[in-house]
Amino acid sequence: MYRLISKHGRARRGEFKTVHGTIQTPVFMNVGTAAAIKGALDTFDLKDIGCQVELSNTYHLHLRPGDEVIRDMGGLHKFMNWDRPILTDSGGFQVFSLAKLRNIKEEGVYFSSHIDGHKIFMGPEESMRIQSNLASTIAMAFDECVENPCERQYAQDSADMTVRWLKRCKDELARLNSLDNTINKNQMLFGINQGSTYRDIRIEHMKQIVDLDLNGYAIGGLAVGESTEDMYNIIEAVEPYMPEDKPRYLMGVGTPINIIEAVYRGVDFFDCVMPSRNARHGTIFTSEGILNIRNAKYERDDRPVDPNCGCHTCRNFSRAYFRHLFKANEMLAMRLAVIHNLYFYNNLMAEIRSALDNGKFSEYRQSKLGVLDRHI
Ligand code: PRF
Ligand code: ZN
Repeated sequence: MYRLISKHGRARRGEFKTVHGTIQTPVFMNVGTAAAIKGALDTFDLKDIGCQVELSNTYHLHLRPGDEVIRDMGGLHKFMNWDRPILTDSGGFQVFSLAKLRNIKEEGVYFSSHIDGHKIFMGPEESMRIQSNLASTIAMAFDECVENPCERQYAQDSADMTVRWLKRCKDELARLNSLDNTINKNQMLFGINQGSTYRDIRIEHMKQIVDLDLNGYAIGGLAVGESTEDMYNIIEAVEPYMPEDKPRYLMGVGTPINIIEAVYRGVDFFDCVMPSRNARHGTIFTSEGILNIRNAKYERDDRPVDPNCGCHTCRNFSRAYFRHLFKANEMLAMRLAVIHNLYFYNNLMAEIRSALDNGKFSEYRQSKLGVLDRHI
């Protein structure tokens, strides 16, 4: 369960106890959508980069290899050989962003697989059954994530349905956790706040989901088309309604600066594909700003990509070599880049935690604004 260690303005330093170990927060969760980190990293690499929590997706694992296969192999932890916490996203977001021909009804969503087009139905109960088979540490509620901008009436109706879905998720997970053959009977459930960019809808929705007394609360439906300012405004609007003794998770966000700004506004958990996706295109996050390793100016540069970084890539290889690997399309280029970017994100969170521990978060934030997001 969540323990608040200290508070600095709205920023929180805490820890979250789970059956798979204690998570120090604020934390970044590393995305392994289909039980693999893209860029050919395995779970041993994840430990090396300081990853505390791995995140996988209900939708992907249900399609391939099938959640029943993973259940029969003893659950996701055993399947991928990872003994720390795992959070599974519910499929809500992925169905809306990836699946074709979807049809949203009160009972759930009808859609076609993005792999072979076959027809699938997923509703709150299906999502919970899949996540129970995966036996993740934390299951996410099945929600509808609308794109911004979104018409007010649609946002309202969708937020209302997401509350009804959440109640069904809670009931179904309670039932699953009580069954004899369930792998993780302590599986936790986080609810997800929606309501597009309408502050009043968001706040009302947050109050309703907090009433359901879940293990944690996420803010969903952000970083989906609205401005950064709107995103920060919504976080500020709903944060006062989130319980102090439960973790808060901002889904799918964002840049290093977005994360610092959300911590400043009271968020504890993050995940994003940005570090691994950008890495695969040669875009590297460093303590000095963002660089593209393919740039000609690195052809004979024998410094590490980030001289202030302690990752495997920076400890062992030069920019010149790293650039060559990218230009030659070597698989190793991706791997070294993903290792660095994920290390950078996990290390950023460690720096944030120690700044909070030392009462220096405000100075830390000021020192990073305008630095981490500049292109060098
Ligand atoms: N809902 C779910 N997963 C998500 C989101 C959401 O709104 C987002 C939005 N940024 C990312 N991942 N279930
Ligand atoms: Zn590095």
